[in-house]
Amino acid sequence: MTGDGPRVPIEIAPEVADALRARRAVVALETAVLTHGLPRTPMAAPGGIAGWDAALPANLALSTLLESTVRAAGAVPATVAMVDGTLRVGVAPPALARLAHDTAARKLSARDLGPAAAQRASGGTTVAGTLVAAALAGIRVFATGGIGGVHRGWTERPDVSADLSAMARAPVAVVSAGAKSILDLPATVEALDALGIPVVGLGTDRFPRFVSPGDDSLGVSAVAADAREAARICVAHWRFMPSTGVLVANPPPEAQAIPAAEMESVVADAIANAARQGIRGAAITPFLLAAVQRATGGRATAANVAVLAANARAGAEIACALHS
Ligand code: PSU
Ligand code: MN
Repeated sequence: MTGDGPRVPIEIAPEVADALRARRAVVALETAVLTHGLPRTPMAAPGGIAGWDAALPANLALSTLLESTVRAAGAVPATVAMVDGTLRVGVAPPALARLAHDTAARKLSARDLGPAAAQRASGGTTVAGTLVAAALAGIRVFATGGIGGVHRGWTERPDVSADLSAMARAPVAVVSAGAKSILDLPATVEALDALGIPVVGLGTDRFPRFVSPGDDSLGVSAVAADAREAARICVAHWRFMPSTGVLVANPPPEAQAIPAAEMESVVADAIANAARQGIRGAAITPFLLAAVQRATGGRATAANVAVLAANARAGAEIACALHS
């Protein structure tokens, strides 16, 4: 059973492998947002964002947009997903399209990779799942929308996303608009501190709240003026803590950002609904995000897409700076 064979069922796409060998900039991208985030039906460009293919299922249009955003900024995208039991770092377009349509696709956190591989299953990787792949492949930068963290009500039920522990174990810069607004953000910021993960504000000293800007109530542990400085901070961090990640906190683009007070009331309703319906565990994040999307009439979707694209661009800039 433990035979020789390949030790880890991971497959790095030729373009990504070439770039890593040549020490060119690579940015990892997640796919939980593809399998468990945006709808599988086509939609008009959210917020009128450029480069959106309105003929594709919205979830596939998003992954395609993020890959081209990374390329346009001079880096190679490495979209991560599990396809029929193989963890792919760089997913070919036909496989990505199949995953986008697959209603049985699993949501794969770090601990779900082994079972999915053994069972030859397919799924989208969360931040935690994507970090496992990035670390195995030697990718130093990963762009996402907002990381998972400490859920509200954690004193009753300690639901803490494995995104946090995965960041504590992977030497990867995670570019994110802070953490998801559905979370207990002060508790999430404290957990990042406890785990030894620096929070580097990109042009800000406030911790962004995903689709909402930060305010004076929550800060970062370091401020970087631009991508070059963020890259220098990462390199210095990895000299002291070579196996720990960095959270690069990039505020949401102003034009699409949703005021925090408005998000608060929408999130409170969504959490009350989730509690009534007994939603918990891995299902809670997709449930809350979908409820917020509906309640804001698509404005949260436009903001989410804008955040993802901005982070893909910033991630590519940081990856380029790491290699210059
Ligand atoms: N974006 C979505 N839906 C999701 C996620 C992102 O639209 O479900 C994923 C992210 O990949 C993040 C994860 O890492 O949710 C956090 O979920 P949990 O709290 O179960 O760890
Ligand atoms: Mn959880």
